Amino acid sequence: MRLWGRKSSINVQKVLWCLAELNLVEGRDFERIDAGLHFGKNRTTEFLKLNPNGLVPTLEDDKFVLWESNTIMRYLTQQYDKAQRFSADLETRQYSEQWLDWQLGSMWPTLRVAFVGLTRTPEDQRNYAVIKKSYQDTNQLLALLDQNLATRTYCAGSQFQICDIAVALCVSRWILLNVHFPEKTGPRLPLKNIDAWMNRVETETKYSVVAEKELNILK
Ligand SMILES: N[C@@H](CCC(=O)N[C@@H](CS)C(=O)NCC(=O)O)C(=O)O
Repeated sequence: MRLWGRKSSINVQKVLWCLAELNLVEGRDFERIDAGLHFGKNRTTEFLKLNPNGLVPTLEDDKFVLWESNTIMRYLTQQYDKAQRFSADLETRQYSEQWLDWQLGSMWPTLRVAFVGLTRTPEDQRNYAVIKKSYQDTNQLLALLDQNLATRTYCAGSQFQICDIAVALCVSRWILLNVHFPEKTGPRLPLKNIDAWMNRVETETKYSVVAEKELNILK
């Protein structure tokens, strides 16, 4: 397998974390090519044939080519889950689908405005009102996730699923943005169920392969 994408991308990190949960190792089971941002390569003719969006991650598995990070995780867990790390009953699997869609359709589009504004936009071009609104709207969305986690160990139930990967990577950015730019984000809502779940994710999964304590956006 060949994975195209820089390690600092949230969507590439989803795939790297998922591969780690499946005990697939870079250099042995797959190769990774740095692409995107200052690495470039994602607008070449060769790459656009693989992914016409010109985005990372993009996965090649022999002749099979796939893009969209959540879909790549779904594929990997269907194809390579020898230890049945992610096997679960129908309800759990469908709840996982629900939170994956929520991450992609609701949560990340809301937080992405603050993330891109504060980490990828030159200071003199930042719209701080829009950034604060994005962050505060994310607080409200995460209050809803916090409620869900009041009665569940993981997002979809008692088992860790790929939705936890997608959502935890957004939550880690929500925390980091407030640590680095507290005046620009405004307050971060204290959500104790999310804190406990993040702590569980950090200690009980392979989160460390992509854990970011700093906003190193140019890695
Ligand atoms: N919905 C897509 C979004 C992919 C995406 O937006 N990738 C970003 C990185 S997170 C990208 O390739 N940006 C261009 C670049 O890095 O040069 C997915 O989940 O895979």
